[in-house]
Amino acid sequence: MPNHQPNLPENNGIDADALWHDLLEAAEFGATAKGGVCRLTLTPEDRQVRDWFARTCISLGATLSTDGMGNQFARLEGREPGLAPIAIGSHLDSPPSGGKFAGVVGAVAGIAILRALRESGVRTRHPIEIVNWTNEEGARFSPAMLGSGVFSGVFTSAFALSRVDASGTFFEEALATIEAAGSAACGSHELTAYLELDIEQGPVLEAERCAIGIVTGVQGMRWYEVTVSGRETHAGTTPMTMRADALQAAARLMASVQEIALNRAPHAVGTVGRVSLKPNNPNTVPGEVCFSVDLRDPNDAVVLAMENSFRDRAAALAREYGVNIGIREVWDLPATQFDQRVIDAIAHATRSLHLTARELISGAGHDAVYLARVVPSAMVFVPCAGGLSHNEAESATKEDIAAGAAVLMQSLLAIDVRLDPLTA
Ligand code: HGY
Repeated sequence: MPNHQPNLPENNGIDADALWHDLLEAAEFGATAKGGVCRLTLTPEDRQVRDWFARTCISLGATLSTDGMGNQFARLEGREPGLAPIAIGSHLDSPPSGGKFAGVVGAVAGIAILRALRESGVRTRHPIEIVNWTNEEGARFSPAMLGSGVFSGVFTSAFALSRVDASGTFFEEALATIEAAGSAACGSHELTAYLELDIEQGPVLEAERCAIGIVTGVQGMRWYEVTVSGRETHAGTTPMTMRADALQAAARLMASVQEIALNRAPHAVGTVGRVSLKPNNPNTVPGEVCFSVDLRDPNDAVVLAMENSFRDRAAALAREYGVNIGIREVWDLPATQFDQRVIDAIAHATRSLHLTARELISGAGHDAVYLARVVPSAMVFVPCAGGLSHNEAESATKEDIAAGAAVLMQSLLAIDVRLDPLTA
């Protein structure tokens, strides 16, 4: 085990055992046989965890409100109700075969802070809101981060509600099915600052034996949906020279994603994560292949350069195979720099808690990226075993998550006093 075990002060206010119990309780909703979760947004499993989140926060003295996107806000009033809340957010939806930590650690850390404030009798100046954002993962409805995106004005409600999943279900229908939509207009209230805790979902903190990641920003990323259209013909009677084989062209184009990213090493990454083909029949030459592409790099110019290389490769393969290749950009998230004042509050908190820490940029997208467009925001990371995430074996330790929650709480308390030298 890495020797960054946090030497937290005796009572940093965070009850690690209660936090861990909350995490294991949440993991029961959509639990998979291999110890992960399948909790796609706005499914019955998501409804179960949402109800659990509401019950738990209310039991700790918070009032729960929900907006038109299903974003949940657990609010603890402050001494000065006229102040805009300080928000601590995350998400509870997962990929189809996800782990029980990503996103959830942020939610249970927020709950742990509610518990610590309640038990310590500390009443902050600002109201505090613990937020569960809808559809962070984008696994069911693309693009990702729809709930925080509408809240931050990146997407309109109409755009989000009109998103359709693979089964043809509209986002709006799915919201109604689990009765997740609330009456509050999404994005209708101000915030003073936004903090988010998650596991790093990567290998750096564990490799460097750091207890805390001070997240200064998030890399740029773009998602595409690619459709390769050829011609369905008989596998036995069609000469090789007379085919327009969509799968053969798609296979080479998919392989180019790896080549393009490797050519932009060490930071660029490229992934084909979802594939479907028609008619998917052993004795028919495939007529159509659809697949996803995810390109990322801390430098937006590199993401664009990778896209251009991909488009050039697609044009060449379309000519070579006699197929048509359509590339539709479905998500463009430019690289994000978080607010230095919030970063400084987190850095100061790690020092006051005597925790090993280092700054880093997030490889994964988070709701904080959209919140950062409308309110001072930054993130805290804790290590995860082997850097593994979006995998049922994803794991992190109680001690590390409690340390992250303690940093979140200390940062919140500092911001509560003042975020900006100019503010009272
Ligand atoms: O795709 C991401 O980076 C995040 O897990 N939604």
